[in-house]
Amino acid sequence: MEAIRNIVVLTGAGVSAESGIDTFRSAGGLWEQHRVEDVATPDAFARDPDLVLRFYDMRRAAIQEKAPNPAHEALARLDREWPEKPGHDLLIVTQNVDDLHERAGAGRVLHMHGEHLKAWCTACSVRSPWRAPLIDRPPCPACGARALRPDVVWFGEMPYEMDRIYAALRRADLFVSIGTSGAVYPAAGFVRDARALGIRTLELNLERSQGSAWFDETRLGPAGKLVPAWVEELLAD
Ligand code: BV8
Repeated sequence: MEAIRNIVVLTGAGVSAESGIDTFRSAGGLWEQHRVEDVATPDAFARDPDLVLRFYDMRRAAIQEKAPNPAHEALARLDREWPEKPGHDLLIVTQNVDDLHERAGAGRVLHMHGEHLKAWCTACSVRSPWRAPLIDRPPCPACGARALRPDVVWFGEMPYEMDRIYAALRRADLFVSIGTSGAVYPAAGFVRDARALGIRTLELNLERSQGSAWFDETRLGPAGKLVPAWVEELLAD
């Protein structure tokens, strides 16, 4: 098996589940409590901004009381140790909008669906770090307009930094998907892009996902156990 040098990791809500952050499609998940069309589309925001702002205010507050779990910590260890090897690189592409990868210490993190802890001004387009509620329409730190929205990619909106993601995939020797149902595109298509590029693919998930058939290997179990074991195995090689 040829040497692994460049790794792209994709994470989804399952990597934050053991930190107590709701997933979307598991039992009791966010999409059972709210209809996507009501809270996670531009139309929903235009139609009922208060409902959408309250939905994100609640989640933004919730993540600030949560802590990274062993899966985040193992990926942060990989982020520290793997690129130290000559010619090795790592990119953690996350679909998650929480900051638990960063709080665990990971640096190479790309939030393709945006971040809870940022507000995006629809007047001046500046994105500002943000931890407070938006329901009271606070002024934009850059321009003062009361026009802030969550800096989160809604359905029908273009995910962030797609070019950077595809460039990383083209250089990769290994693509690892952790804690995602493979339900949402374009993220759900990365495994197929990887296969087309001849890249080895590994899935770590609690249960089989919609993409499992596309992976060379699927390991089933909680991320808090599977990820530290996989990182240990990789770094021991
Ligand atoms: C776009 C931010 C194009 C908001 C999110 C028909 C066919 C194909 C595609 C489409 C279609 N109709 C529409 C589309 C496009 C659409 C899409 O894919 N829809 C799907 C539903 C069919 N996609 C989009 O709209 C995307 N944009 O395509 O733009 C475009 C082109 C040109 C110009 C403009 C635009 C944008 C998608 C982003 C939407 N925003 N989130 C927010 O967070 O509120 S998506 C949301 O779901 C999350 O961000 C996450 O990214 C995504 C997937 O969820 P998962 O992370 O996988 O979570 P889930 O709960 O589903 O699964 C958790 C998994 O973890 C499970 O498998 C579970 O078993 C596992 N698990 C649980 N516990 C553990 C665990 N694993 C390990 N350990 C555990 N302990």
